[in-house]
Amino acid sequence: MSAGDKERDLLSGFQPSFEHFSTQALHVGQDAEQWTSMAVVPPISLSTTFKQVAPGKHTGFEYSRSGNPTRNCLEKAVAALDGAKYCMAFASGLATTMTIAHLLKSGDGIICMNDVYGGTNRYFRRVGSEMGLQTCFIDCTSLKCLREAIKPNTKLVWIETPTNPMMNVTDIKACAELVHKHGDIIMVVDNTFMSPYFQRPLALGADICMYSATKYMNGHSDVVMGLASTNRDDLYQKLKFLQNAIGAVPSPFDCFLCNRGLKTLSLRMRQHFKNALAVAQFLEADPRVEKVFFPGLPSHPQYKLTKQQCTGTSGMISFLIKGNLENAKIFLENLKIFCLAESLGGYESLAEHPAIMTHASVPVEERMVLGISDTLIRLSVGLEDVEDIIEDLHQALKVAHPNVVTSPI
Ligand code: P1T
Repeated sequence: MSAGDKERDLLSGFQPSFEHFSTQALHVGQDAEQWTSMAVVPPISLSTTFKQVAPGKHTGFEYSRSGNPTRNCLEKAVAALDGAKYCMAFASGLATTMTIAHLLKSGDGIICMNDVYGGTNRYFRRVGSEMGLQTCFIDCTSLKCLREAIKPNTKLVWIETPTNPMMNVTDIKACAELVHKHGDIIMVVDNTFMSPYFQRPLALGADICMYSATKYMNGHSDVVMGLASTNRDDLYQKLKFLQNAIGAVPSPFDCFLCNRGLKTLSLRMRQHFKNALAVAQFLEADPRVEKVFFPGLPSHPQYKLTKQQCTGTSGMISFLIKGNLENAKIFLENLKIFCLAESLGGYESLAEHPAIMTHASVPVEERMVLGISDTLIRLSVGLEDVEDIIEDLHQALKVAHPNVVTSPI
């Protein structure tokens, strides 16, 4: 099989894309009739306050923290993409996590996937604990572990799939079924790595789907924002109250940018996936690489599950470079197209060292258990020409391992 055939074969093994995705991303919540000017592109509504015709009589907007017209357009579009009744936007991914945590009270228990973004781990361990929330971190890819971790005080299960940075995939449907057998436990899925283009957690049984919209949803590395979608009326009422009462809301300009980013989400995600698949295949065949973690490759332990619950995977790849910390550093410092930086999901390729950068706040013993070692490198494969991306990786690997002979790419 030629390289092209192999790639096509791997791409086609996934569920078909969700119907009407691009049309919804372009049109839901965007109708010109909502503006007196009939603007086709939603304006940036900067006014912090809105005129009332009589005390308490208004057009749906009173004060920009409780509701803003530009934010409203974004929230409606994301709700449609998530197959949700409701969506709310927040000032960051972590502001979303914090607001969701306020659904709980002191003494309540949280089960959190052990391999999550370092800031999520830090939030539950160091901030949630101060509020009296008791979080245990377990491997949610094992239903047995999850079943055993559920206690009478468990009120929230937090899953991130695929995980940041080890790319572990959790069976959302099976977890939701198990969790919901145990009373009113809220199951949240952090869908940041996949976006609704590749994965719809609510349709698989999750109660809340959340995002760091800073990543793929906005897609241009120029907005920090979070989003949470739900189909549950009770959760919407509570979160809507908290969105206003806590006030961690995004600016209208950021909402404008993210709403604009959504217009190309399907195109970007498809290309991120294609490029990442080619990069993952290149890395897997390279003698300077120890191991590749990419759920779109048949070698990934949850490849079959990924094909069942996702319509593709994103541009996120982690891998172990052969050698030690020094080899990892030399590799990262010699990349030319990839930028050495935290974050992910923008149009540009980024590379980082989780142990030193994004996951430095995770205690070292936990990092070791999870596999976040000195030689682990995380890539956010961007939208550059894939030949250039691969050539860049090849040349940086060559500097890190000058004596290893490789075949031409
Ligand atoms: O950065 P912020 O918008 O607050 O989102 C936090 C967050 C939540 N969930 C996931 C899966 C994330 O990856 C992040 C942020 N992650 C990075 C900054 C990073 O480089 O991994």
